Formats: sequence, C-alpha cells, structure tokens
Amino acid sequence: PRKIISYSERARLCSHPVTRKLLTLMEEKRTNLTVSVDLTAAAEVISMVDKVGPYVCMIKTHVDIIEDFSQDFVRKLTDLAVKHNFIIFEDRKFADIGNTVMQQYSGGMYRIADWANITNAHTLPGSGVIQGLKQIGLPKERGCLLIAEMSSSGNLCSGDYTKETVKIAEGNKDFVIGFICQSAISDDPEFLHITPGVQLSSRKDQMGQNYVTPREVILNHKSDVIIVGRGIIKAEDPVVAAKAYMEAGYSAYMERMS
Ligand code: 6AU
Repeated sequence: PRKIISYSERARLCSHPVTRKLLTLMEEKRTNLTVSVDLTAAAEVISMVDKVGPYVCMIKTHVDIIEDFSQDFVRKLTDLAVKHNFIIFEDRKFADIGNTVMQQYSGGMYRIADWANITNAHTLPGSGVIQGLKQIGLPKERGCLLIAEMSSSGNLCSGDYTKETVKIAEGNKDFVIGFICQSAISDDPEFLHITPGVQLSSRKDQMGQNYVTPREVILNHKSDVIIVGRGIIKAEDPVVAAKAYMEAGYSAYMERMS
C-alpha cells in the first residue's frame, strides 16, 4: 500500500515542473478534480471551462472533436488556464511509432505540444512512442501520462501490459509523469495516478464505460486525481455538479490523510 503524504509534500519531492505545479495548485485550490470538456463547439468548450475553472486542478480536452478548432481557441483556453490556475491536458492517446507521433504531437493543425502541458500515450507500440514524443515535449517542459489501465469493459490493458507500462514510465521519468489508471499501480511518489470513469450516480453508459465514485477512486483505489466528463458537463447545472465532485474528491483525500 502506498504511503500517504500530502499533495504539497509530494510536490517538493518531484523533479518534473508540471508535476510540481499540479500538486501545488491542487492543495492551494483544494481540488483533485479534472473536468473532461468533451464538447464539439469551440465557444461551448470555452464557456464551460470558464464556468468550472475555479473548481478544477486540470482541464482535459479532446481537440479533435471540436468542429471549429482554431488558434483563437488555443489563446482563449490558455488565457483561462492563467485566470483560473489549472493545467491543460490534451487527451490525444498517441499510439504509433516514434517518428509518426513526433509529427502528430508537434504539427498538423492542432500543434498540441505548443499549448498542452500534459498529453497521454498508449504503450502498445513499445517505448518508441515515448522516445518520439519526448523529442518534442522535453524542450517545452511538457509531461506525458501513460495509459496503464482503462475504464471500459473488456479492455486489454491489464496484467503484464500494465506492469510493462510502469517499467516504461520508470525508464523515462524526465517526461513521463504518471498514469491513466483505475487504481494506484506504483509506489513512486513522483508518479501521478489519474482516474477516468467517475460519476456519482450512474454505474455505466451504453457503450462499455464503467463508473466508480470519487470516494472509491481516491480512498479505496488510492488514486490522486479524478476525471469527470458527462457527470459535470451534461449536468443540469455544471457549476453545482463541479462543486459536488470537487468536494467529494477532496474530502476523500482528506479522509485518506487522516
Ligand atoms: O466521464 P465521461 O465518461 O463522460 O468521460 C471520460 C473521459 C473521456 C474518455 O476519453 C476518457 O475520460 N477516458 C480515458 C482517458 C482520460 O485517457 C481513459 C479511460 O480508460 N477511460 C476514459 O473514459 O474523455
């Protein structure tokens, strides 16, 4: 079992600048909530981010679902990150050879590496995917999360795959800052454990997504950060919902500390 030390104590142990910043602001803002703003119009995304920004440590995007993506969207998003003090995580799930992901990360119309503090990658291709991303991300002080486990039914990320993913992370600590996972899989305090598939009410959706509660994730599964999408963005009042998830997540962290 993982020894529990506070987010801010951990920030001091961490050498990666993004991890330090994230853990520090989590304690300052008293939140371990990431909102996944999976909306398809740039203006809707920006308006939602401005509403929930005060309650989150991180905003997660899927920019390839935005119909009218532009550099203006990027400017607005990065301005809001300063205004509300949060980290930007583009959920790109890179999964190709190093040479390809390098171009996907730096170029195209999204130029993800220019604005996203964090992105993520599957380890299916082996460590080459990290070598490619790193060439672009290291000089910009970016961080990467490895997908070690998934929330969807029947996924293949388990057992040896998860263990090998931890090894790839350990070999690339200058760039890999943690995991997308369902529960804590490493004892290293420098690695973040970030968990999607979180809702307070439903247990699943119609396409294989499985949900657990914020309390289960933080207290029982010993994760650090919860990711909530539809539980907040499709709620009748996203601000009320964001506050409820923030409170549920942070009180579970306080309970784990006590
Ligand atoms: O809360 P939801 O179900 O509306 O949204 C969950 C978000 C989505 C997924 O693309 C993402 O989390 N996700 C991921 C990530 C973050 O990599 C991995 C996973 O195993 N399950 C999952 O739902 O934007």
